[in-house]
Amino acid sequence: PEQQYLDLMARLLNEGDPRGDRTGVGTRSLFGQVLRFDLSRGTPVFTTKKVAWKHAAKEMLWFLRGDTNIRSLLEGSPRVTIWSDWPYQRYCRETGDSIEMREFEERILTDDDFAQAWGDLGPVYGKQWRRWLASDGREIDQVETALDLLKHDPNSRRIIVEGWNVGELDQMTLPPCHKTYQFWVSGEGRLSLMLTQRSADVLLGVPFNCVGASVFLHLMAAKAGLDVGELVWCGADVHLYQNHVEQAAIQIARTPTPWPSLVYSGGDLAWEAIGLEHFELLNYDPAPAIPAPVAV
Ligand code: THF
Repeated sequence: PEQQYLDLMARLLNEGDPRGDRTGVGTRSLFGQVLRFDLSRGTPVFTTKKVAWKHAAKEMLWFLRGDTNIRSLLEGSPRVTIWSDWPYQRYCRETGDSIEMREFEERILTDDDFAQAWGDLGPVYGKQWRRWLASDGREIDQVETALDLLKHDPNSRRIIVEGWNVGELDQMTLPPCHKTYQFWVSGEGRLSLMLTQRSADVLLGVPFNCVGASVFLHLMAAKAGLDVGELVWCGADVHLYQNHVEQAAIQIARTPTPWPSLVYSGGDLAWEAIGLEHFELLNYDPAPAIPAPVAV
């Protein structure tokens, strides 16, 4: 099943539409792509390069807690720095200060006022998922609403967690890439999830997003008393950055090994209480990591 991903990367290399993009790096892009993974047969943590799955899982738990400040990503182990570039750039731009990234992250960790002022990404995923502000002033908890539907109305076609809050996009450091999560329960009680991304960085982002979605699916299944089914990944603008071409060629030449298995042991713990200690990834035997620069 990982071959689908490698084939997608190969298609981008061979047929991708060369185009400019917001970051200035340039991409090769295809519009509208689908990958399907049966989570009952293993978890899509890609094996053709080592994926920092704990980083991706920690990021998903951060979304699910409703957190939007990078401080708690930097706290504890592992230190997750994948969101640091955006607040760091804003800080440098708005203050004219020219501190190193490391020092910026240290100040976020140690200085409460600094973290509050500069560590927040605005109303991004966590805020929209747990506290979407309705026009009548209500705060809507989309995750709990989805869970409630899974338990009490599993046939519903409205079990959706949406990040694309049109009225607040301009306050977000970055508008959501993985914007829609829709759940579906089969007659046999298997929980499936379709993730729709408006924009997908195939080399760096997609492996993370597949781990994150798998974590979300496992948690919702555990809390609703369902078995895990399929993860259907849909990308709109699916792209390979021009400075990822060599890395993609290396990865495509590798042969996948069997999927590992994600095991969640936290049961019905509150979202805030779930940590990495409640997850294990069994039989993960990846090829070496492939370092690549992230476009900001
Ligand atoms: N911007 C871009 N250009 N690509 C993205 O994938 C992306 N995201 C998030 C927001 N903006 C994006 C950030 N997610 C890595 C992984 C995920 C990211 C950002 C960066 C990354 O650098 N991964 C490395 C190192 C991992 C680590 O050490 O933590 C890797 O090799 O996987 C997609 O939602």
